[in-house]
Amino acid sequence: MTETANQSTGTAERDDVTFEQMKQLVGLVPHDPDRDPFPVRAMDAVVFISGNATQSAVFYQSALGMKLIAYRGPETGHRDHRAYVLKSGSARFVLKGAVDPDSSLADHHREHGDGVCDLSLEVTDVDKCVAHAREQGATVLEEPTDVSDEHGTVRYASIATYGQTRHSLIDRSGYSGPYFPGYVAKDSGYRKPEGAPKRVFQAIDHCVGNVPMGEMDRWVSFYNRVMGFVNMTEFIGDDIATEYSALMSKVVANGNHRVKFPLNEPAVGRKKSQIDEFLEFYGGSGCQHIALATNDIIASVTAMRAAGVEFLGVPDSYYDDPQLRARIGEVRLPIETLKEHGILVDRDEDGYLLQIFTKPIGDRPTMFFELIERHGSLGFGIGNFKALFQAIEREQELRGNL
Ligand code: TYF
Ligand code: FE
Repeated sequence: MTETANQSTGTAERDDVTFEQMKQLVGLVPHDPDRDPFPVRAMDAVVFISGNATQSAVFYQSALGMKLIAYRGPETGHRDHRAYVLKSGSARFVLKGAVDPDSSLADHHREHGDGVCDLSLEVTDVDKCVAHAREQGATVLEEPTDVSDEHGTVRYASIATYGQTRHSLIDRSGYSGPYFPGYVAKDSGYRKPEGAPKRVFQAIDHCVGNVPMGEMDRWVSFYNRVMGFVNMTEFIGDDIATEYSALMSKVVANGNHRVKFPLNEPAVGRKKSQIDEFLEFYGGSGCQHIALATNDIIASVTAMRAAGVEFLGVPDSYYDDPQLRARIGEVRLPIETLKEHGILVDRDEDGYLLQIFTKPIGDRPTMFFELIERHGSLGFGIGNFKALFQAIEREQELRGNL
């Protein structure tokens, strides 16, 4: 019998990714949820507000190979907005777009543009999590509530995090429907092109938040206190910040590291920080990038490029650096192949990782995606920070924001 990823965390079956695959994909560590004040099983969904969710749903199918599984909107009696639910492996995205001009989603979009409004978490005990969060001073946006339909009951609540972003806390153990009570199962006529991979990605690896200067430690401590998250070792401190990155970064994760949230703040550098550009155009703190775990980054990048997605360019000098081979050792692909596709590689004491970043996916220079293929490394590619931040700054300069 194969152990599933979900058994290890006690999660109800919801995907066909095994524990070993999940460990490899996102870097899991052992953890005892019974001793956790705020036990989180996994990301439940990333919820996006889009200026046109109907069209974004097509983009997420064609460009990210996701499958449309559920829907809510005027036809199902929900007149405020349309919501499309898409899946890829264990990852679930929900795209919402205002229908009613007076919808609060329209205001959110006016202020922030396309972006993430909710990093929903699947939890074992909504009430226990909310009680702990409240005791630690968190803002409870929605009290624990049961919502039901013919597929059963979901218990959920919401707490506030940075900016206007929230964490909905969801217990779906009493529910067997397509996403959430009130949603109906829906597929689409979309068909993958010939030769496209079964999935472009299998899981969400990490979700990064950008906050204003001086707020990073406050949010790290929020995740420590309110949600029992632990600090991971990789971070960008003062030294890297002043030299070239113009940002500081720390990473928090839930007990088994399945949910990882890096947090960035701008630092004073030689140039205007890329984090300042985000904060200016997003209108405050928000989710900067979502890293998607893949087991075949070449296939993923090839499929996304074929669908028209643009990635950050990496100069040839990155690959021609005589120290690169010594730094990365043996990896599963020849350097020539990495160079051809513009994939970055980093190694630490645990293993290596391959990664690549899209350009911003909306009209504002805000949110983007990362593809990450892990081979033992539990890091975030610190060895690539210099090349990566130079590539980001080249784009920032082209936009006239540097
Ligand atoms: O998540 C990370 O830490 C890496 C590197 O603005 C990174 O993906 C960090 C900050 C940033 C872009 C990428
Ligand atoms: Fe990342």
